[in-house]
Amino acid sequence: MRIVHTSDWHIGRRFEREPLEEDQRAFLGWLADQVASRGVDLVIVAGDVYDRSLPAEDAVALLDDGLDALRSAGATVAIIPGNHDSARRLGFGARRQALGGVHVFADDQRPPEPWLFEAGGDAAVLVAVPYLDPLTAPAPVPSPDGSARPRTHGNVLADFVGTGRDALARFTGVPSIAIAHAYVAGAVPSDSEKVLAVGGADAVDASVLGGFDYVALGHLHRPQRVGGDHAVAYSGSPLAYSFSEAHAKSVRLVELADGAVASVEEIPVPVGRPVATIEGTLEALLSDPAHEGLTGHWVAARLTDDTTQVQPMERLRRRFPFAVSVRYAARSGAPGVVDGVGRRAGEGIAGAEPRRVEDVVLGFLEEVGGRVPGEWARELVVEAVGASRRAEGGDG
Ligand SMILES: [Mn+2]
Repeated sequence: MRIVHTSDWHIGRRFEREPLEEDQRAFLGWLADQVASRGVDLVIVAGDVYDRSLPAEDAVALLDDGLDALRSAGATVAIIPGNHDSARRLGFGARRQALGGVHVFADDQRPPEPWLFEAGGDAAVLVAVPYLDPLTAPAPVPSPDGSARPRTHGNVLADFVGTGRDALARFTGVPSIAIAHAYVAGAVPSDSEKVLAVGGADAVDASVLGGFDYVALGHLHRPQRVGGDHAVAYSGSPLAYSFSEAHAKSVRLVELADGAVASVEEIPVPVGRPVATIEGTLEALLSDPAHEGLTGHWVAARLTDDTTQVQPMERLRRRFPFAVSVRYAARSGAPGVVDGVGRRAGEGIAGAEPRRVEDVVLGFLEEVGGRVPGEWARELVVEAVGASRRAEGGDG
C-alpha cells in the first residue's frame, strides 16, 4: 500500500502580497500526477488545508478541483483540519464526502474511532485527530490520583490519541497510522507557523504520539523527522510561505508491506518559487554575479547603504522580477544618518543631486510598503505636492 503524506497547503495564502493561486494549482496538479504514476492508494493531508477559517471563494474552488483530481487519479483522501482551518466548516458534509472517497476527520469534541482503510487486498488503520484548541476541546481527564490536568495542547491531544490507540487492539497485524496537527517538542519551526497556545504550552512531547507504525504530522513547514526511533514526521508545506523557509519542499511517500512500514521516501515538489534573502548595497545586489540564479526566487533585499536609495524596489525588480521585500539593514546609528524621513524634503545628501519632493515621498511609500507605488499613487503624490507648492505660493 502506498500513502502520500502532505500538509499545510494553506490554500488561499499569499506570499507577502503576491497571489499564490497558480503555484497552489500547479502543486495539486503535480500531486494528482504522482498519485497516478506511482499508484498511490491514500493521500493524507495533516491540517492547515486552507489558510483561513473562512476561506475565499477562489480558495474553496481550488481545493474542490484539487480533491477531484486526486480522486480521479485513483487515491482516497484523508484530511484533518489544522489550527488555520475551521473544523466545523471543513467538516461540512463530511459523512457525504466520505461516500465519495474524501474522509474529513473534523470532530474535535469526541475522541477518534480508528478508521480501517483497505486497498488492493492490503490494509492500514488510521487514528486521525483534528487540531484541538485547548480551550474548546473536552477538558483533559483527571489524573489517576483525581487531580485535574491543565488544559494544554499536549494534554487534550494525549487524551484523543490515547483513546484511538487503545482501540487499535482489535486490529492486530494491521499497520497503524496517526494523523495530527501539533508542534512536537524538539522539532524545528519557521516564521510561518502561528503560535498554538499562549505561554509556550503548545509544545507536545513526542511520547504522546508513540505506539504507531507511522505518525503523519502537520503544522511545521520544514520537512523533518522527530522522536527518535519512531516514524514520526512532518511532511512540511508544499510551497514556501515565508522567507524563513529556505529549504527544499517535498511530500512523503510511505510504503506499507507485510504489516509494517517498508520505506519512506521524500519526493521533491518541483513547482513553486524558492525564497532568498540577499544583503548588500543596492549597487552590489544589482551587479553581483553570485545572485544570477535568483531571478525566479521570491527575493527579500536587505540594503546596507548608508543613504536612502531612489526607488530601490523598482530597480531590484528589473533584475529580480519576484522581489517582494526591501528594507534597510540595521544602520550603524551614526547621528544624522539620513533616511528620507528625518531629512527635510528636497534637501540633498552631500555630494548627491538634490532629490525632488515627489521622489522622496514615493521612496518613503516604497520603503514602508515594500513595493513600488502604483501609477494612481504616483499621480496622487504629484498632485498633492503640486497643490502644496501652490498653497505656499512657491514654485508650483
Ligand atoms: Mn498549523
